[in-house]
Amino acid sequence: KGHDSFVIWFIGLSGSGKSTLASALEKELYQKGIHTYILDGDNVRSGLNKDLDFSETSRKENIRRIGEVAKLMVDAGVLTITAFISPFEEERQLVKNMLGANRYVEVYVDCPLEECEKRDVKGLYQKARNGEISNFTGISSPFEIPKNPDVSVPTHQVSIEEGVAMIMKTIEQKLNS
Ligand code: GGZ
Repeated sequence: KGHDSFVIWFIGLSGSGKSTLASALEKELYQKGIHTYILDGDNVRSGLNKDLDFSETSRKENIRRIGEVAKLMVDAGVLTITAFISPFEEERQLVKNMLGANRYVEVYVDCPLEECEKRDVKGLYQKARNGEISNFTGISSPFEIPKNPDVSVPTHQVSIEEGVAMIMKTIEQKLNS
């Protein structure tokens, strides 16, 4: 008995913990014998989407294409995890409609901008503040808070393990159906 495949779509600011959570979730699912694939900036923006920058138009096209790729992967039976900022509600809805609501699980990695900026793992917020990077999400480019995510993980308040557990609980039924 296997589950029908679906997408776990992470949303959140740079530095909110999307990739960390996605990797930890992947590991947990692997231990349960479930094969997954993570789409992220490293494997998509460097290849398929290397023609796209961080303008609003490009971000929208970025998310649209990732949605199409995720759809192909889900059709092929792969439980797909995506980790992109996905700042716009309209494109998130577009992807949800593209996949069908039952094949789209929305995870909001909810970390306050102040905390992401404090972490500043890659020094990008500082560069954005200095004007060395333009159109930076949260600083000089908008981020629309998800209206109705399937689960929100407050990464400034819960551990990675707790966050993974919250997501596992959310997808439990889908994995067993
Ligand atoms: C936001 C940027 C920018 C700008 C480069 N704004 O923390 P990171 O480094 O590793 O993740 C961020 C990533 C965001 O790309 P996405 O494809 O996820 O964005 S979107 O969904 O909006 O299309 C950050 C880096 O790229 N980065 N410039 N101006 N993040």
